[in-house]
Amino acid sequence: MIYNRIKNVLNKFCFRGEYMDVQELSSGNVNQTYHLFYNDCGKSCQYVLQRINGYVFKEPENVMRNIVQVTEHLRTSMEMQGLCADGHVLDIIKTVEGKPYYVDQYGGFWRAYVYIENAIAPDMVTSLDMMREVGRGFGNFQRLLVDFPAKDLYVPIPNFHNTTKRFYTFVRAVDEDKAGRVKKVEDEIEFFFEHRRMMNQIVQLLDNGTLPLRVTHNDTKSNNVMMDITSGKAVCVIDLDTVMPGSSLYDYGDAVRFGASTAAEDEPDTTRIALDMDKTRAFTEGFVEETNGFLTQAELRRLPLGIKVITCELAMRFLTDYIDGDLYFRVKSPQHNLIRARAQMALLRDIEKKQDQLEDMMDDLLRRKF
Ligand code: GN1
Ligand code: MG
Repeated sequence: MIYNRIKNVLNKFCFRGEYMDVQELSSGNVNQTYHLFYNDCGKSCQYVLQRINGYVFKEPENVMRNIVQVTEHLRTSMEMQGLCADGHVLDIIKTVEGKPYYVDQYGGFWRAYVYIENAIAPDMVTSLDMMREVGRGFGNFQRLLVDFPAKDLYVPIPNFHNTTKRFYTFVRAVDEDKAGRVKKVEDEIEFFFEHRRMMNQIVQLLDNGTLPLRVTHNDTKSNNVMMDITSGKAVCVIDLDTVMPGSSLYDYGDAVRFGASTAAEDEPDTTRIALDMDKTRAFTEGFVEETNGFLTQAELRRLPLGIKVITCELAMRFLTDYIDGDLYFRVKSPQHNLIRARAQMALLRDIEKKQDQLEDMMDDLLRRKF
């Protein structure tokens, strides 16, 4: 029963009212997430409770330190623009001891937020307007953090999007073959050797200073933006675990990879997977509208490279985890990581076919906007 997993934690946080119910939110691949329902003198209060994955996040207290700083900065930036921040930035619920997290007797690490009501976190983007709005949401997020002092941030997962290093980790996993699965995935392994040089490009452009390092979200799936049900507007960017210095190409690329795919991230039928160019364009319009003025020409021109690199990186991360025996991502079956890897590889093949279309789209948009 879900309740048994959380019952000893509930009274550690300053939730208002009386506990009523819990539902598990299962779209995340890393942390365990619960939606809590409370009743405060007839008024419904909802919260999100999460158990942070200690395998993925080695120092969760520092992850929370980042999130406290980033949410304070977001709040201040909004208020300085005369905007109301309530409901537009994650609101951390403190523990009864006044801390932003609780560590249980087994070392399990817990945190809680106010649940954003009347909003959805879309696993699938169902319209072009929604995709444009997702673009605005993440673009606005980067804009609000443009003056955040990056050096103050703890790096929760070093080399998170360093595809060069991720390739070496992948090769090491193949060499170790911990779960005895390498013989089943020879073709997939070959695919990443063929893509090695392409994958390195953003790292090289950051290293040689062509692209600037910015404070980025680094996990820009559409289900990390809450969309208001009534207005359809992006109201709040969530999942701030991986906010750290990175490239705008990562945020742009990951969002398009996820939101503009014609199928789910783990679609087993790869013939159903393609990049939807209309959704790609809609996202780009929203994102560029919000980041217009501070993204450099070097970044804007190379946004499509972000889609390719991030799709390839994630495909390789899924395959690495399959080879390792599913240590990192939560899986629903022993094949899940392999299915995910193949789905992302299929998406990458389609992105590569659409390379010219992506460049034409960017040329066209930049001609109009600048
Ligand atoms: C993980 O758990 P979730 O959905 O927030 C992963 C992302 C991947 C994503 C793929 C810390 O994010 O990097 O892109 O799965 N987060 C981490 O769905 O590794
Ligand atoms: Mg995440």
